[in-house]
Amino acid sequence: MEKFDHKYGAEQIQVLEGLEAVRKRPGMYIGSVSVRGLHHLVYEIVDNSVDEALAGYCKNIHVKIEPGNIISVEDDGRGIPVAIHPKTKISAAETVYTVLHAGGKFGGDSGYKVSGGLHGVGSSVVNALSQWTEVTIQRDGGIFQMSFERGKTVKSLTKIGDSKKTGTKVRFLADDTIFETLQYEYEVLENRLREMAFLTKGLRITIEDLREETPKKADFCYEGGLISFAEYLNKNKEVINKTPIYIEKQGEVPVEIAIQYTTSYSENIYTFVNNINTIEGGTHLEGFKRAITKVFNDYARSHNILKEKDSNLQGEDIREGITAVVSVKVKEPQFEGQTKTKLGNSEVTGIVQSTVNEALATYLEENPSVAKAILEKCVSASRAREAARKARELVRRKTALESSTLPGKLADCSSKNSEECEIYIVEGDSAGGSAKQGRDRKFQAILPLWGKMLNVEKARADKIYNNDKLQPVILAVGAGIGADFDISKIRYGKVIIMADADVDGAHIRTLLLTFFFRYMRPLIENGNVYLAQPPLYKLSKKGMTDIYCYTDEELEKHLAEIGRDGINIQRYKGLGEMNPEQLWETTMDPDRRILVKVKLEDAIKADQIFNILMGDEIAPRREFIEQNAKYVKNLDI
Ligand code: 28F
Repeated sequence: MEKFDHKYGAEQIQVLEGLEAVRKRPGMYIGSVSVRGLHHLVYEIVDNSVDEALAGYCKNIHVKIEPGNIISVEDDGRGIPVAIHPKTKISAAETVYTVLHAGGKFGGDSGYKVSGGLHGVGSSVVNALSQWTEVTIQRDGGIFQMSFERGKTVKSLTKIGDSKKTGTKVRFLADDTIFETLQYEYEVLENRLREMAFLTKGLRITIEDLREETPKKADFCYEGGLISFAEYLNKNKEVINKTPIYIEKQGEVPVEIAIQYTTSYSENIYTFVNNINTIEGGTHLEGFKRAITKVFNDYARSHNILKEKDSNLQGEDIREGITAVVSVKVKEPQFEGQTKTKLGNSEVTGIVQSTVNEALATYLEENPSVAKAILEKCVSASRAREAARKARELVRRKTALESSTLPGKLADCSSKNSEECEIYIVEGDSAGGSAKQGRDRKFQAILPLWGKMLNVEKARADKIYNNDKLQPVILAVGAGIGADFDISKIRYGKVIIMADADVDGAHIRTLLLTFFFRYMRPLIENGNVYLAQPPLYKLSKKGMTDIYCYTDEELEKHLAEIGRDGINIQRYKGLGEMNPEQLWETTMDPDRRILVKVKLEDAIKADQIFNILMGDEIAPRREFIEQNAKYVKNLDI
């Protein structure tokens, strides 16, 4: 039998092929090589420490972003086993870091691996996609270290000292030949680590950003677990049940749920599978929704809150104002949907449904005042829904009767092909006037909005339909709102919000984004909503064509190039200062304008800022404005 005389044995060749596959198609393993994929590397490593916490051994996880965007993650778990494997002659630890899917993540032992979907590809993927990776393990009385470069072992596991402690520390520098950027976003990592701490009761997770002079730091530990999570989500809202309802059941599919109602009208249900945020929902969410609708209706019937003649409360009535966190752990999760964040396991529906049916019914029997307060809100929600339905019928009839119910203020475009058409929702009549004159009327429609908009946070659907400020927007977009919204009916492929860069503009922008997020969410998900970016400055000089600057940096760059003498710098305070020609060439001409496409994250942030600015709690509002006071001239979302 031919003897392998070169230094790679059969396993090493398989290892190299595995890691090469990862480097060739990283998107297959971490979703993308954008900053989101970069953040996945951190989640991968932290997930391993969280697994160790779920197994009951790790109490602390410290994450650091070091200068140069080097990531360090350290836990005080048992430490990855260092024993040399008799067959492969290399340590378990080195195997975990060099062999694809070697970390027992797939069909692993009894513990629930937090990973699944894009997560859980294992530490070897992080190794393959990093310029270097260094692993330091403390266990069995020693300190052991190994290091790699782009997945290849540079230093095999060797003992470098003694120690009585146990734990694992991983440092890595992502590969800048693979990732678009190595610049981690502190807030994004902080948010995800906070979420992990809420989901893993009692686990302490800290994050430090050491890249700047003044470091940033956060320290999360929640003995209350999901109860703390629900309270955190509602911290700017007035709540109905002070203590969140808590449901927990161990078993084949552990279920953990916290429910806290607020006086607002929005529905916020966050669902997780193995700590992964399943934003597309799935069977666990289905089971939860069915159960709460059944239990609240049964209770309302049996306590005569609903009379014989009353029809059942609908799901949306029960969910108005609800904040809930639903977390399940599934051994073999099947993830579906566009972004692999929808749970497909059909058995989970029944498990969650029966768990909630039983636990919630008991809770309501034992807490009649809470039950009564929540049901009062559900009943009034159903009445408002009825009123909204009637109002909607009215709007539909109006629309049907006077097909030209397009709002009077709308200057429509001549083309009827929604693909190419766009509508500018412009703040203020003067800018509206300039926009009407400056636009290309073939494909650009203008809808001027004026004055204070409706506070959609406080208003219910019936108020939304009848509001004279928002109704023009609803009619112009032409696709209805809320559950009726039908994206195929939109009359414009782009809905562009054009408002000043000042406080009023930010207010209008936040309100419209919140409105679209609440009542026309598919418009955002589908990428139809944009923000127009008017210029901030105009540089003019005798004999020179005007130069427009859209950011302070751009202003400095131009001034550096052309010098300052003889230059007149005009700072635009508002759109109204531009004549139609200037508005066209700077902000509306598709060849020259800058449009920002609104992503869901922006809208969620707007929704959160909106709750602070327009919600009932004074303290958070004051705090928010104080924090943003220095930008208040540019209070933007
Ligand atoms: C900063 C990153 O990766 N922590 C980890 C452990 C602990 C064990 C383990 C990990 C056994 C062989 C599959 C220890 N003792 N932090 C981490 N801590 N992996 S990763 O075992 C790996 C499995 O390969 C561990 C006893 N059992 C498990």
